[in-house]
Amino acid sequence: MNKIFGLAVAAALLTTMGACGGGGEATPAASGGTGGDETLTMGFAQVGAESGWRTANTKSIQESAKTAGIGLKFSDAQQKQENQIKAIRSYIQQKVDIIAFSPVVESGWDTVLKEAQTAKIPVILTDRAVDSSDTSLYVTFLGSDFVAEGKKAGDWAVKEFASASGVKVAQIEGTTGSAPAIDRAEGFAEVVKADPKFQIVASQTGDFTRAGGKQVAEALLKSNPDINLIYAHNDDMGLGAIEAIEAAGKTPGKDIKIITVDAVKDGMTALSEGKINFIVECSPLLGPQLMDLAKKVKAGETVEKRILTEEGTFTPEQAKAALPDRKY
Ligand code: GZL
Repeated sequence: MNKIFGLAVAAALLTTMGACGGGGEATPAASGGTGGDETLTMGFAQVGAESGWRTANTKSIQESAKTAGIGLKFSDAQQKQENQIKAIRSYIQQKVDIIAFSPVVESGWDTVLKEAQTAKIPVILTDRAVDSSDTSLYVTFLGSDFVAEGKKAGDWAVKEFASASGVKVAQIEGTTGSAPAIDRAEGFAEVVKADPKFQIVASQTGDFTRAGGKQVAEALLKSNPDINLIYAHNDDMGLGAIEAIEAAGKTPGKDIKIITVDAVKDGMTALSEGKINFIVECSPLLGPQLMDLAKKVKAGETVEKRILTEEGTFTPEQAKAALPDRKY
């Protein structure tokens, strides 16, 4: 009797495995979904948790997956490309339905993206782009136009310093090799280099972190005590620069003007207090659009190759008005 029962149990287990497609593929429920009724499973390889923007972006993705009934496997690469590649490979092995990720840097993705293509798993790029010439390696890019963000920062600087004779600018760059750092610098330079009064006297990476921004600003202030403007590629580095400026006995927003990008709550608070002078918005709330896209791609629908998010800019007055309703 035991033998027959044992065989029946083994058969049931194999069937279950067979139903999950074998290869240890977890059911959506096992991937942290809402309970096995998900229509598809997404593997998401996140950059890390380096900034307020990233925290808000992660929250948007995780909450949107739950709302959309999509099973989500999520990994945090601690800003290391090799960790993102490992995560993507594990999603391929688990045979997820779709892979989405925000490439920490632009280059070095072709090999792993070709592996996903061979495994017939579609890939969506969110937030940051890759520089691969083979655009068949991903279905679409959803995120911001970082060059436009840089230009908005440059346009504000040209207006703000219209009556100045010379403007010394220090740039605190994002992660070296990342699309936002490359493109925000390009857009800003395109505008200010057209006006000879602007001189970018220093440009260094703060890796998108508050500590990095503070460290770079401390060094910049020692080597260039007479800078007029700091352009930081995100709020967190701008907030670090504020700490360094105050420690140097100067008034941020007055002695040294500051432009940042993102418009997260801490940045908007400093803006409303006049410590930052202008913020270019970069929305992290990509989750809902990403989940809609995943369902469309899974259903075989055609989607745009590049989907840009709507974003604005903020002055101190606008920040005061917007802060009460800010979602991040
Ligand atoms: C931009 C995003 C950047 C943010 C930073 O889309 O990749 O990374 O501007 C974040 O705050 O660290």
